[in-house]
Amino acid sequence: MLVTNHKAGKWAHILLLIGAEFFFASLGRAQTVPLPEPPQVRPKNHVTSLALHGVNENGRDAFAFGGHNIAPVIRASPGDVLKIDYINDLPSKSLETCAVNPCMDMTNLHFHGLTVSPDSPQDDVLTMLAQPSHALHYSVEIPRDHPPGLYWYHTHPHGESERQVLDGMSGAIVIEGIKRYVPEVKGLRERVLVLRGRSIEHDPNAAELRQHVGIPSKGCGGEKEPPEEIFTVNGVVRPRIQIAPNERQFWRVVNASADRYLDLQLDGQTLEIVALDGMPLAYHNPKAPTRTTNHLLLAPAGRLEAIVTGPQPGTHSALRTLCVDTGSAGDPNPEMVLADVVPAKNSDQPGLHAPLKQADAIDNRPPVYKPIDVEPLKKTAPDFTVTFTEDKNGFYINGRKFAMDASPMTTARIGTYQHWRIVNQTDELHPFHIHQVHFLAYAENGVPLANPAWLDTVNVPYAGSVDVILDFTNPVIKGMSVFHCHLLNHEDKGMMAKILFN
Ligand SMILES: [Cu+2]
Repeated sequence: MLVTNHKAGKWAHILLLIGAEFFFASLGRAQTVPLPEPPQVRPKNHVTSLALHGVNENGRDAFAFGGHNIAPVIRASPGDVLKIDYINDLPSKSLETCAVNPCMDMTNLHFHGLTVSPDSPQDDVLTMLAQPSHALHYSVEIPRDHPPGLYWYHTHPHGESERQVLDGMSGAIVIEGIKRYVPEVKGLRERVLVLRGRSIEHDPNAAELRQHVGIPSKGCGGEKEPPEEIFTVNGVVRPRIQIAPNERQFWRVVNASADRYLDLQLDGQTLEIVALDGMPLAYHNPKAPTRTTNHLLLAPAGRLEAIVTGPQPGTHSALRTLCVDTGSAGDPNPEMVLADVVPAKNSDQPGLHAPLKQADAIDNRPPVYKPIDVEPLKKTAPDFTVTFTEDKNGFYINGRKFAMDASPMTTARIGTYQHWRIVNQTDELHPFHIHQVHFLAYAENGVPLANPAWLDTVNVPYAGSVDVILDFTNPVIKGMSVFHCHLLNHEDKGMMAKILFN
């Protein structure tokens, strides 16, 4: 663990600022605080080790690290090992409400997007579960050929994952070495932005908070209820991010919400996409390492890594999410301001610089690429079809509700690619996710996508479908795994199934 007392002191200060933010927000004043930067845990001798606690503070489940209620950014290079002691300090009797009640306060970790083993003590959400006052000891081996990029960790106990992730049990993971693929990133200030949903359903200041983040009073989708969640950025409601006019920064954004979509936009500026869901665009397409867009839909669990440019002086700019129409059965997903983007000559805080010698060594290795001829696979009939349905009793994949003792719904032979079709027969969006594996999403509702993308989580339109090609080629994934809807309330209520990689 590399957190000094100095850093811990800095965090105490920032936590005070966060408290102040809520105080001012509740008074309706436009007072903002600088974007906090979570502590970083880096590898030593190719091992990133830390102790992480699951706690409940002020009625919310949270991660605690280094004596503070905060989730660190976990950094490692390909070939390194993550050694995490995860201690369940949640109360033995929960006072919270879960998707499936009562909350048992069981917990565990999922390393979202990492191509690692699904077996214990690695990315195993089926047999690794800690009850209160018990601990789990993870030792996750990052393959030497792992793509560099932004990944994340969150808890994944079936039946109560929505509660825990909505409360904030999530954090970012950075696999080093992206500069090998996108040299333009070199020398740019890096910012890691963990965007979490926060429930305001029972918040006495809900109306002020809605106003503070600029949620329009008129609803935007087909849904009927008022918005029950707002987004926070690194734990803060609407912080300010400093960037000089025309300065280029490298932003690494994770949608860590349990159940809300983002449609990210930086006012008046474009986003130069470098990686999606941890996968550099260059990895599969060396000739097109970046792509420019005005806004980007980021499903729950999705990540965007992009180069952004500071707005002109005198313009008020914001990082915002646009309205997402989640369908007549979906939850309100309104437009709102995520952060104010303000010009500055000198940033509020030192950046996330000082790369380690080890990261530099990784950056100097020649990049490996994986161009794949997917055309023949697209022409085959689907190897497997996933159908999402729901009724008043729950949520289903191919007519079945998940059970911990269920047998695998399907198998995939290691070394192969498969064409899957994901069909959504409901009146709301669902994001499809599979553990350990990336896939190329290339068609929506049977129509080829303008920008096919390698992802680990993809939105599936209501009353529609998505066609994907899954990459089961890495032998490290051997074992029992899962795929599911990443609206975690749906996952908790049954929209998950097992898959055996053999
Ligand atoms: Cu769903």
